[in-house]
Amino acid sequence: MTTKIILDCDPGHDDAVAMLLAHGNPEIELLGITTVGGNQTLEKVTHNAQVVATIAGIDVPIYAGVTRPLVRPVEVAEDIHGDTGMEIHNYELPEPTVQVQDTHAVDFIIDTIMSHEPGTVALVPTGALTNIALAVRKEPRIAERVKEVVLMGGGYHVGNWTAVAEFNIKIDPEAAHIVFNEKWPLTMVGLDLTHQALATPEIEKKFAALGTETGDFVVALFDAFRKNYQDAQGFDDPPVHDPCAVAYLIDREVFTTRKTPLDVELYGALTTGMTVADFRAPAPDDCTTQVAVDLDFDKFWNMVVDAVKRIG
Ligand SMILES: [Ca+2]
Repeated sequence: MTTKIILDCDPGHDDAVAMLLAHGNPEIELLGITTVGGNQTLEKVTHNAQVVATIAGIDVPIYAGVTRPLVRPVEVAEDIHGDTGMEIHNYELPEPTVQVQDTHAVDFIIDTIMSHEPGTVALVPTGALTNIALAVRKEPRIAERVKEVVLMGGGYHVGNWTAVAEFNIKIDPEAAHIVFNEKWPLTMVGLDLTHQALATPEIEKKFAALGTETGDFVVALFDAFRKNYQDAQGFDDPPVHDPCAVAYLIDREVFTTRKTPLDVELYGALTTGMTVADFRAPAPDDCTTQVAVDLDFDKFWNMVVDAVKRIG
């Protein structure tokens, strides 16, 4: 039994790795890739999705989504992802041979969930939640029809774009508020978890040892990502956030979880975009949200290496 997913992303170095994991792991059936403005403009991240699909031979349709947040002005993560959104050195990116579909990402998400059996399609957002929020507003029935939402974003103890807010949530908190308050099963794979998914030099060597085109691409991604993370946020090694969400759809034991009510702060002078987890008491029975807690580092990276190896 494979798990059907839609990857909603903004490539992005770590989104690229999420695409590779979803494509290369045989237990995932990637139905489509949708893009949303975030790490860079929609135009740039969609182009990057096409480039990654070309490198890895990912033959699933790509749909472009929303260009800007629901309410707020566009904000991009140039210091982390560069001017192109997937800055890379020592690797020549190909011209994309994969086209973008005419259908809008939001309509693809709705049509796909509504045309499959209930409880069979999972949504995996690894960017701002703008497409997902608009999809569930346009067709509210997707909330009960989707299998689950496993998203990369937020954090219950730390932020990265502000002291307490993570980038994907901070740039479109209104969209995140909509998504976090729907009654679908939602797993927040936040910074508490993804800061454990570091691409150390030892991990990078495993990809280099594959001796494949995609392996070399991952090494180049990590090199550029490491430099930007060192310069912008003082990390020794870059945290590779987005594939953590995909990994949970492959193996529930890749990280531990804790059930907890979650909400998104919209009005704070210092805390806008903060994801607020309420750990004061055991979560109520009707709570449908949980957070990712502890990563099984070896299990996670073995999964990604295996997927990249299989792609060749
Ligand atoms: Ca992302």
